[in-house]
Amino acid sequence: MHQLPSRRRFLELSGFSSLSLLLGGCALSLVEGVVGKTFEPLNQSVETLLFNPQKLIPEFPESEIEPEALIVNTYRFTPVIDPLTFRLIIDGEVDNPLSLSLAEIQQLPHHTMTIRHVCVEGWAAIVQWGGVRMRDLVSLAQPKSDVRYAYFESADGYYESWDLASAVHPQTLLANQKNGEALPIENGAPLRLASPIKLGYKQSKWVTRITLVNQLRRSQGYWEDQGYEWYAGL
Ligand SMILES: Nc1nc2c(c(=O)[nH]1)N[C@H]1C(S)=C(S)[C@@H](COP(=O)(O)O)O[C@H]1N2
Ligand SMILES: [Mo]
Repeated sequence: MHQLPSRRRFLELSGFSSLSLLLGGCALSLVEGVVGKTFEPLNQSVETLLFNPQKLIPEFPESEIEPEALIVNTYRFTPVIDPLTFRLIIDGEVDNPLSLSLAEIQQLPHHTMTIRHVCVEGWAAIVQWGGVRMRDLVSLAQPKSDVRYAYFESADGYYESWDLASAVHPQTLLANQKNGEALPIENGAPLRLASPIKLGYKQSKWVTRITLVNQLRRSQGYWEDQGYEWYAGL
């Protein structure tokens, strides 16, 4: 329970007055080991998704990390972000909209996973990512029960939308580390999505804003709007 003071501090810093049950790391980790039921990505309520974690994807041993294999794939430009003034906005259909500094985000439990990154352009790489779980961030924002999708905006103008089930999968991280080191700028620092259940183009780098919504907009993603598949599951 040594994390409790820092969590409280996180709440003070963020100005939260109420705290969802999910915030208590104990409740969360109790259910995390349980393999979820049938995967029904689009029909499950927020509550069901957050309390019944989905099936975990097997990970790779650290010895299989391929440090040279992850190709930097940036279509526009590499944005300059000042980590001291950076804020992650979480808004939309939520009871508790958030504007979080990196220091506040680092108060959340840190997770690492070694997974395969797959780009549709024909390459893949085993990478270890470290960061906070999207499900913890979503829980903090207290989504309304009709939320079904998450939109991600990036500092380079890239944008993406995910089904909520995939966004709150326990292995979907907002990563600030790659292969045990601080995330390099070209790979999306300070925060990028990383998940073993989606293709590379879903995994937004330089995420600045997460908006939880109940309907997909006409605009679904940088590549999707040019004809790529939206779900893009692995
Ligand atoms: N903001 C942003 N995110 C992005 C991209 C991008 O150009 N801009 N490229 C995507 C693609 S196609 C892939 S394969 C991965 C590549 O991540 P990497 O550059 O860290 O290898 O980032 C994804 N996320
Ligand atoms: Mo990609």
